[in-house]
Amino acid sequence: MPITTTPKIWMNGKLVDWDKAQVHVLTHTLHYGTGVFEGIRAYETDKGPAVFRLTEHMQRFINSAKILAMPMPYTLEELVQGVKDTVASTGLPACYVRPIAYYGYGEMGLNTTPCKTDVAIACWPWGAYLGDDAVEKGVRMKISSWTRHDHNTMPPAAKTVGNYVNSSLAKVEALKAGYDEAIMLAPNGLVAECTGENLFVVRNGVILTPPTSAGALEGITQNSVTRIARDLGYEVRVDNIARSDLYIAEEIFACGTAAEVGSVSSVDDRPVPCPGPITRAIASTYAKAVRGQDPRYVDWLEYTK
Ligand code: PPE
Repeated sequence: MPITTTPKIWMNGKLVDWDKAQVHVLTHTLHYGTGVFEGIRAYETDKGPAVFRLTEHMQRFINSAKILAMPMPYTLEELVQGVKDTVASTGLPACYVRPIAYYGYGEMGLNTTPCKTDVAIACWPWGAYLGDDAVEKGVRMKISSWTRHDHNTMPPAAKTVGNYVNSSLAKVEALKAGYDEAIMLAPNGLVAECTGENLFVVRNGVILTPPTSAGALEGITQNSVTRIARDLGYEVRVDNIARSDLYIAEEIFACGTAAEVGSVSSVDDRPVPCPGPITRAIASTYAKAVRGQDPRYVDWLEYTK
């Protein structure tokens, strides 16, 4: 999806002009995937732009770096303020936010211990990742021929740059085969998640979502949706899901920061009822929650000023 430029990008503590936010071709992370990133959204609210669950996102950013043994030169508070300053500098009512920590120019080779961590935060307007009508029309899913990496290969719980080679292989394969998105299975065959979203599956009236141990990212939207679903009176369980559960599910939906909540209309050409009532109810509550229109969830919003 093409990027729309905004005035400034935060680089190592300073807001620099968009066009000047550049790195050298010998940037370490460009060669070895040794970086971590986040995806966050700021939404338009009555009180100005609000960043959704910003502190949780930046805590996961710090945790991803820790898993990679990457030194993080900024505190949680500094990173949170950096995102607020960057969002405010765009003047936009709503945007997508991409913090990234990377090893820059100066060292080559796989030993990262001499490398210095650079941090950047960019924002731009980004539409619904799975399409504007992802709830009503639904997304056609394909089980990927690519396996989600195992915990001792590339830890899926860390949002590392290199991990996304796996997601990208699966996404492109699904699109070229005529589907909208891929579902990744763990090495043991259990359902992990999608290429850039967590997955929820309704079976026998209970909403199930795979655990982190099955190779899913600890999704912040997954966490928000779990709370919303329980508040709506549904039973939600973190549990293992087999491929066959997908084919006979009553409803399936995917969720993530970029994608928000999207219905699944089929898996490997087996139709899934779509949009289901549970998906619709959760998607509509989530859409209100992120915009500060549901008093139960206002604590999730962090204002830029
Ligand atoms: N799993 C993966 C693999 C993933 O990349 C994301 C977010 C999620 C689950 C959902 O996590 P959360 O956003 O905390 O609910 N994917 C981000 C990047 C998307 C991209 O293609 O770039 C996002 O949604 O911002």
